[in-house]
Amino acid sequence: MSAEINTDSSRVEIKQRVVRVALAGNPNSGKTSVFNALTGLRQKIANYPGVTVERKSGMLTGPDRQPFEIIDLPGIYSLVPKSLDEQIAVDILTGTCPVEPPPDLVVVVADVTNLPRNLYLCTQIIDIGLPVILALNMMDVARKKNLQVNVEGLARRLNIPVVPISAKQMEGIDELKDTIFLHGRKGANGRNGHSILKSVELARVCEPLVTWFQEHGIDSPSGAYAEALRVISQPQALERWQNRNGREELSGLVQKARQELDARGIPWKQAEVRIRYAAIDQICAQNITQPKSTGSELSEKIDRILTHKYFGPVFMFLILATIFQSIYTWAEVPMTAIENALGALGQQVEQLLPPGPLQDMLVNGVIAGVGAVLVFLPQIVFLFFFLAILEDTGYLARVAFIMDRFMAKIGLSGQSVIPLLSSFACAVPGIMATRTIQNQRDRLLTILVAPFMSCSARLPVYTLMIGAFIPGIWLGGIFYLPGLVLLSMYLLGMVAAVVAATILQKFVVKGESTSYIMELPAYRMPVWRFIFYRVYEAGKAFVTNAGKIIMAVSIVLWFLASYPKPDAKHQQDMLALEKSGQTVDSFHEIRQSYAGRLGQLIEPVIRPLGFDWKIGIGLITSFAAREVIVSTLATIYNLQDADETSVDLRAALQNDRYPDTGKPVFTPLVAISLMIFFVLACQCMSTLAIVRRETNSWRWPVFMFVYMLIFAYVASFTVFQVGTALGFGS
Ligand SMILES: Nc1nc2c(ncn2[C@@H]2O[C@H](COP(=O)(O)OP(=O)(O)OP(=O)(O)O)[C@@H](O)[C@H]2O)c(=O)[nH]1
Ligand SMILES: [Mg+2]
Repeated sequence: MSAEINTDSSRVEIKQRVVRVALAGNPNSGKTSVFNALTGLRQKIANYPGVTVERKSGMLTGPDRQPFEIIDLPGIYSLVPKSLDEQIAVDILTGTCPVEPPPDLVVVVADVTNLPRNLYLCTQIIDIGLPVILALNMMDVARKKNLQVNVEGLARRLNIPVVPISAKQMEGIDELKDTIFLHGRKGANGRNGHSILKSVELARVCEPLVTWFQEHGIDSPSGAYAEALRVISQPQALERWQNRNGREELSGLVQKARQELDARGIPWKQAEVRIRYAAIDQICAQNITQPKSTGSELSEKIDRILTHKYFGPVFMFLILATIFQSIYTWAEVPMTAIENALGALGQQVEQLLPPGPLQDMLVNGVIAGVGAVLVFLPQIVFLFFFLAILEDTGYLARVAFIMDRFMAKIGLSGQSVIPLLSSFACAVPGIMATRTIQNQRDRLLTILVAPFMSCSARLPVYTLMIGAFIPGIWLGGIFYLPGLVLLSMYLLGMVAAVVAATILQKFVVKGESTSYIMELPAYRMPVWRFIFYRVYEAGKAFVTNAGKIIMAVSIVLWFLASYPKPDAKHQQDMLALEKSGQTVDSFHEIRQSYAGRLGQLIEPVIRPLGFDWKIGIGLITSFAAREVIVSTLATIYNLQDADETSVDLRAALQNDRYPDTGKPVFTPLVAISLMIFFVLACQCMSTLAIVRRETNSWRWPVFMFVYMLIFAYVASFTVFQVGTALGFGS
């Protein structure tokens, strides 16, 4: 079965069939950790339910170079999906996915410390007739808790291979691989697994239905049992049989079964849960020895403080404040080092190449532009480092818990919190994470406000402005003012999301939100290996992005800001001005370039926000990606001051004056107005593209772009105008 011989060519070649192995299991049971251990890939792992929201696959080579495709799926509690991510997993497992047949083998990754709930899903998958291997994950935790599992007993009872593993400690991974190789190659003959249903007294209720299904095309007794339970418990499942022959008879049998359950005091909707758990509890009692509970667990003790009604939010604020402060202070030394290295590189290039357009482009376009953004690498690294720790310890789930009640108040579901918090890294994965939200209205609303969360691309913009215009004062010896201003930009984004959500649900996305009970994972020590990968990947993406998008934009911008060169008349006019003792605009060359003209074209519109034409150019280029405004300003100021190798961008911003009035172009108020604009505007192609994909229409990305732009304009306008009126304008 597993090999087919291809005799087309002169050489007889054995083409190996790919064996498809799906990893299924409850959310947060460690599927992706196992996936990474098997395939050597590095998909995202974190300590909260709903991390994986789409199907991911990787290859594993078995004996005789047999290829195995390992498929990581979003977590599910049962085969009845409640949200889009669960739908994806269930469709693939049950063979209802239009583009993909069911897998050849399912590895159910179960959290051994929570076995009954994990077995519920496992037995459901056994019952649909797929070959199953049970991987008991988190054995390291079980050992610490003194939890004993009779692996053989479990394997015998369920009639499937059971492999104890720890994806964290990389234990049992080789055994798991061997088991996969052995069972995966059997294909359809590999069916294993006993249905546990028959063993339960209550399951007799199903028997007439089982017989009916066996007569109507479901051969396997376990499949028939499972379907019987489904049609009893779920009206939708019954509907699927509506067009078949004998459906009246079926409806009659279902009615009778439901009545019988009623008579025993069991609501029929709970039939499946009751019957399965009756069997599972028995299995667990026979095969697991749980130590007597030693009072409350450590996680619970910690949670009593960290999720406390009043202390919880206080801790949350302190933790966030510490993080932003650290991002600010720790990054300083490496940032200066990168800055110096880039300065030296610029000098080298300048000495090596003869003066001319090429030298100019490399020094003032590429090195200045890309360098201005690269300098922020250390901050990005620290941001992701802290985010990864918050996620992997399980604290992020607590933040979601603390916020839950508040979210309900503003008409959003607690399920929106994690996608919103993920958007601090980047709105794209944040918007993807909304797939876990069950209610479609809540999901759309979350998508529409997610880009208000300050993503890592805004960090360079904030830091540049704060670094140049907010004094480095320690308040009361504890809080560092630049760190606080940075934190307040993040807070502003959150407030904006709340305000927008409130307005949008009044006028645009109407309907009720669904309440939701959050599952709190146990606290865990972060797995440093994973944290390192996360940070490394984020850093790499940032540098690659600088290397591609920012380099491209910098080159184009260098050209647009350098040409056309001023004509003879322009030069003479300037000379004449200078001779007559008047001040000459040092940007006069760039002013009349293509980019300069464009900037001046939009200047009247942005002047009320405090922005001049140079910032205007930056606003336009930053629609490619937000951090591009930094490289744009760097290129413009470098071109203006071409005699100096790499100008210090901060100093250049501080010293820039309007040629007519002599007033500074940038003041702290302008810096704040600009930051606010960046908090609120949706200047990001990738975000708009992902919204298009996730909502399946152009309507929402267009709407989002427009309303956020209006929001940003109004806010910056108000701040700048009110600030100026109050005398903060200079
Ligand atoms: N102690 C311990 N922790 C583990 C083990 N395997 C995974 N984890 C941790 O469990 C958490 C969840 O791991 P993931 O691999 O993201 O779980 P998942 O099943 O893919 O979760 P979803 O994608 O949300 O369904 C992470 O914090 C992991 O570090 C293990 O064997 N032992
Ligand atoms: Mg996962």
